[in-house]
Amino acid sequence: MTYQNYSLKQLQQIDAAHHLHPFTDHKELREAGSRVITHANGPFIYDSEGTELLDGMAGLWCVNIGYGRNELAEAAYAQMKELPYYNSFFKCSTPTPVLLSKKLAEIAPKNVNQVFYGSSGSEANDTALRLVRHYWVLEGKPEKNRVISRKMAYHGSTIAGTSLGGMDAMHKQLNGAVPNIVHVMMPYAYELALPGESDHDFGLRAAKSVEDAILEAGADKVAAFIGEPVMGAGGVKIPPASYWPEVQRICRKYDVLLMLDEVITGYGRTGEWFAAQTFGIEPDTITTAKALTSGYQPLSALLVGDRISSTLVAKGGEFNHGYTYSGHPVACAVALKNLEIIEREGLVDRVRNDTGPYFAQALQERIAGHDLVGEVRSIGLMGAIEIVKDKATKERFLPSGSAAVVVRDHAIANGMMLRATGDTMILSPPLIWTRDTIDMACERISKALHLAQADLRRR
Ligand code: PXG
Repeated sequence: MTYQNYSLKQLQQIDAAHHLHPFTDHKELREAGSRVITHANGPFIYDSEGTELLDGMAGLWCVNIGYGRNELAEAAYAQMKELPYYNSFFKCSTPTPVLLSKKLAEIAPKNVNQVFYGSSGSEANDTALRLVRHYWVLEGKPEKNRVISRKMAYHGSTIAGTSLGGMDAMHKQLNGAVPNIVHVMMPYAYELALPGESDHDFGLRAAKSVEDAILEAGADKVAAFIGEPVMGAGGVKIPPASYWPEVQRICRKYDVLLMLDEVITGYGRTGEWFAAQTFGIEPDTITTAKALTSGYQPLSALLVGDRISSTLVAKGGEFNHGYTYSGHPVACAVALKNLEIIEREGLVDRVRNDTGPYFAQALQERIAGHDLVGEVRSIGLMGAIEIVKDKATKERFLPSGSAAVVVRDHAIANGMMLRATGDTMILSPPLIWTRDTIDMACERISKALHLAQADLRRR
């Protein structure tokens, strides 16, 4: 492709004429024109004008091993030459999904040993929803079909993903969600803890909302609870340590399956392969995608626990579900190489023992003290900065969500790509970040905060 023959203006015009972008106000985009990212290397991305940006979001929470890895390109090329595609329907398989499944079973929690593939996190959550409902039918309890989720959860953008998720703006446009899904409170202490309530007690109270929802529906009607171990798109909301063990206890008590959505947390982000291990829980399903291939190929893997898979096998009968690209040979070859690199470079241990703690300390020491910052928090290499008007009262700037965008735009102008969601700045960098990269990021973010403060005070 020779995009170099086009000027930025031309690319923007063609983009506006023909390309509908995800989660975008198309009127606004046409006025502004898109930023065209053309290449990337290591922790940096570059736009068509040659501007270098430190990528604080690992693409969109996915490029965990950073950019420019020839080994992944070579793995894809070799697989494309040998066998670009064959399906895994009709009692067929190809080698790479077989070997990838074995690898995933090795690194997953010990009760999780089977894998169902798709091409995106949304597809994997569709699979998960269909699978847990199918499980209860096989168990002779078809009325056990309700799912409990949380407000502000993000589980993807398909109809099932949107229904499972708890984003009001998305539900409004859905105009009719998949039935029998209810949403309970999120474990977000910064805004929801009561005055004087400890983190521990708040975590238990947030978990209790799951029990209340089970009791309200009747345990014999509830199939599963689904949650992101750390809510990602909803604003890197890290639950207190008391939350997940209590949710697991409640699920077990009422015989409700536990579904974790690790599309963001999977493959090292929290300092373990999976956040299930960070929080010490044993889920029945784990939805994964994104960093499974570090974003070099679209691939998702729904990891399925023994309880569900043993019923599928014991009861038999076809599970009428699957995608053309389930177990795509090229995507699976890239995933295998990606996991090999994460292992070879010790990236998960590095996040747990070195960069994760350093990142937490850097945010506390260099960002938290700023006047605009209400709180910083992080787990592994996943962090959030709350933007407030008043640190003491936690009062926000109005209109809601506008201040973080000001900070973000200054950050980008100062060479730092990060994301704003509501009034929260988010960081989810590649796991290849070193202490030096963290220092560089903190400098650029501090500068952005100072510049944003001047703008916001003038308003
Ligand atoms: N679950 C979770 C927890 C996610 O974060 C999905 C499912 C859906 O995955 P796919 O591959 O279908 O997009 C996601 C995706 C953002 C943002 O703005 C986050 C996601 C996707 C797009 C934007 O933070 N997460």
